[in-house]
Amino acid sequence: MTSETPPPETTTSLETSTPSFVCPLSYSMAGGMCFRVHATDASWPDARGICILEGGDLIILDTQQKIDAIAPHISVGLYQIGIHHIYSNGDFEFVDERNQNDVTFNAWRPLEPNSNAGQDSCGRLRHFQWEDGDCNNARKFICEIK
Ligand SMILES: [Ca+2]
Repeated sequence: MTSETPPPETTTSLETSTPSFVCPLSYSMAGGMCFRVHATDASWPDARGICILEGGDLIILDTQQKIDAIAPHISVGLYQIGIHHIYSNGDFEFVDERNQNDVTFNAWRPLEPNSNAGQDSCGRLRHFQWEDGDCNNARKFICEIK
């Protein structure tokens, strides 16, 4: 007897099910993300600290779908987001420590990241695209809670 009966197929309905979670207070949902746009300016490290205190982190916008989902909720101005190269002077990484080069998608603006003679190590969104900027510059910022 060599034939085996395959185990019964299990089906999941994850893709079609409605998310069963709600976002924490002060957070809104878009594209499956719980996000909060802070309209008060803060440096990149301070902004990240605030997001962490709220139980999240700076938002990771690593797909065009996420950028498209957040775009209606922000302006074309500057927002601190969760990408940086504070700890390594070469590659950028997301705040979940994934190397940006390991992600096929990127949204760098033309001529970015330009490092600006080493001044630019912190990521931000400008006109719905990424750029690197001075970490000390205070900007609005977007937090995400997962
Ligand atoms: Ca730059």
